[in-house]
Amino acid sequence: MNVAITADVHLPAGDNHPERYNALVNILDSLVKQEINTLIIAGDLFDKDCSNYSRFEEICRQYPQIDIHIIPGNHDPDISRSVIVGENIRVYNSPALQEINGLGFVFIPYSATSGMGECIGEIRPEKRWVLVGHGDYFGGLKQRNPYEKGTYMPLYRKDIEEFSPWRVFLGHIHKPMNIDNLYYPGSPCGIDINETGRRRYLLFNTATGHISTEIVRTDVIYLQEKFLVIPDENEVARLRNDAEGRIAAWGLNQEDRRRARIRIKATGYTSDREVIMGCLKDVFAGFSFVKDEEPDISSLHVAKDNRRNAIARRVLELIEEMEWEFGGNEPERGKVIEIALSVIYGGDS
Ligand SMILES: [Mn+2]
Repeated sequence: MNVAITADVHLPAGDNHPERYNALVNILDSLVKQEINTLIIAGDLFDKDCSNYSRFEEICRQYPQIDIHIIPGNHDPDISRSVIVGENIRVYNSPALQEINGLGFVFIPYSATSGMGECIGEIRPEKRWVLVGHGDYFGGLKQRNPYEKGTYMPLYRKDIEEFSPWRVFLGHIHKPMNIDNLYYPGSPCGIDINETGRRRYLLFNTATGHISTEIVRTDVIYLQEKFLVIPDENEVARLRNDAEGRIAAWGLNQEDRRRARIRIKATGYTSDREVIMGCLKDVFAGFSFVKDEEPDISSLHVAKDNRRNAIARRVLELIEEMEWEFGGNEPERGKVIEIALSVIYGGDS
């Protein structure tokens, strides 16, 4: 039997961001169609400033067949059964073991003063169990929540080794991620332009342990692309080709295209900034830019010195041949190229 999992909806108090409410409704509608009766929300259901829960309660009343299990996150640590009221709503304010479909779920509400391991230790489930929490996982994971520096209710690899949950579902990191048996469903609706691509929620089969991904139909799909322009006679053709490739890689249908909000940036060096701007405007003409902005060429420099261009071309060939592990412990190839060009052209060439 499947249960659904989401997190980090960040519902606001006011009328701004209706798309976040709509994403939640879209998930609930999709659960009704699939006859799934459990939705788990792993923290940050509400934004920091939200203290009006009636709109959420109203939504829940329309789906009486779906049990909604909620833990507080760092943005909504004070939510509780006494502030959010509904027959089908359950809020966990202290670590609790709850059976769903005969499987033990350990719900750990966010705490600013303890790690997840300490809270699991209070419960020490004996049978097979699943962890639901909100915070940072430290187990070779580089990704942090970019908005929130510092550590939030850490879960360590050693906690997982000590308590061996069958599966782990965490909120807090908005980017969807899977690491072994640990899953961040990610925010079901991009909070801003930095949360790009189609969004998802998870389905978890409590009998088999199988986890699958369901797409959330969001009102907006944010997309962001950065292009490095390298000066030579083919720069425009290459940029156009690159840009068309990125659009193809988005894999959007006609309807998705209407919902897309994009941000486009060009960096590097060119002989003609106006032509580059024209090319980007042309290739992305069918899309809406976020906040009605234009392609950003503020970091695109002019390079008219043919000797430097020749040096740059040779350096790029050498970088191409380098046997480096780009990414990983070394910078990405694009970053290496960007720095090499800035050395050749100087800061204000
Ligand atoms: Mn959070």
